[in-house]
Amino acid sequence: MSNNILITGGAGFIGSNFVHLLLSERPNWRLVCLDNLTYAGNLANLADCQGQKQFQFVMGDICDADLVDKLIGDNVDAVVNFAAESHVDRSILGCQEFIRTNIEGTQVLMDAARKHEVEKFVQVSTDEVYGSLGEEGAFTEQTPLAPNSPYSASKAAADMLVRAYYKTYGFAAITTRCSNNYGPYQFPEKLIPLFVTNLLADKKVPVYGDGLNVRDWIHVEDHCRAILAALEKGRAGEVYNIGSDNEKTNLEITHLLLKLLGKDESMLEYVEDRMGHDRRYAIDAAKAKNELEWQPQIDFAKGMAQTVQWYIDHQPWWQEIKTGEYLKYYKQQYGKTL
Ligand code: NAD
Ligand code: TDX
Repeated sequence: MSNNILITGGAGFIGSNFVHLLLSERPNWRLVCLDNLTYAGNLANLADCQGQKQFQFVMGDICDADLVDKLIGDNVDAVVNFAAESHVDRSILGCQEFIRTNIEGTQVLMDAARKHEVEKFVQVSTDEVYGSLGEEGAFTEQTPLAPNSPYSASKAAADMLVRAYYKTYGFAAITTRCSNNYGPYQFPEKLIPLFVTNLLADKKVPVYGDGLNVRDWIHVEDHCRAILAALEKGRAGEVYNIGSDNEKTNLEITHLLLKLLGKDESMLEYVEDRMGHDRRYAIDAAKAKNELEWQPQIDFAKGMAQTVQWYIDHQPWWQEIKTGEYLKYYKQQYGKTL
């Protein structure tokens, strides 16, 4: 199986966890990480990978066709595309970058991958492309796409393009659609790291609306193992849903975090709801479990306790993000500011 892998968006949350997983479990693979270090990309996430001979970091944009062509032309066997604008709230404020990176970037990567006949292309997508569920049921791979935010619309558009490249050219692409991830290195704008870091700084946590929106949580390591399984065992043209059967309301998550951090209810603050806020997500991951021989392994209660402990143990990591100081890693590497 492939052993020269281009990983895009590897300086972000899930991409950096994937790089760590491959370095430990596929030590003979050569990894090239392409990331243009947006606000969400942080070289500190890859600090322990730099200097390892099988790992190379390239600062650059997935929309840069010449660069992408050069990198993929240099012996790459497979591409795993994590690079994206990923935050729903930011997409509501303005979605130009979402359209550019999430759609155009995917097209640029696929054109180069097709030209150089890479063996496999894994598009890391999201359950949000399916829209919102009522009280019952779960998303399957047959659920029609019905995205509700500019973010999820951009991801759904990319998924459609991936499908079209498979149907038109026989391009060997696989799409994974995972539910909400939690774990180390998540940018503290997303629910769990925002709430943990606020509580550690004695700040209130802003719960949108009535707090009864449901998300289906999975540990990032379980997601990364599923992507690896899709890369190694997935069938071209297929979509695989990934999830861990952990539906929780945002209030349940908030109460768990208050408990784990020894804080009381007075730290919870209800704020105005997110526009177009999807009510409920739930994933049916039976296909991935059957075909990819993958199973989530991390128990939710244990995973959450370990994650909270990780943020407690890595205060400089998130404090440098909150102050903007994390940009210094870029300066150290490139001798200039972003
Ligand atoms: P993230 O925002 O933490 O990281 C995104 C990374 O992509 C950053 O390092 C950023 O610098 C890089 N990037 C952005 N634009 C780029 C460009 N034009 N060229 C090169 N690099 C670029 O995101 P994440 O949470 O790690 O999500 C990774 C992928 O997984 C995304 O595609 C997202 O849609 C998907 N996903 C995320 C979740 C979740 O819960 N976080 C769940 C399902 C799917
Ligand atoms: O301050 C907050 N208060 C709050 O109540 C924030 C940031 C979020 N929320 C709510 C909104 C959602 O119902 O918590 C839930 C989770 O919100 P996010 O962490 O922003 O995640 P979500 O919008 O569900 O999207 C995430 O999962 C799917 C990722 O950001 C996406 O990239 C991924 O595709």
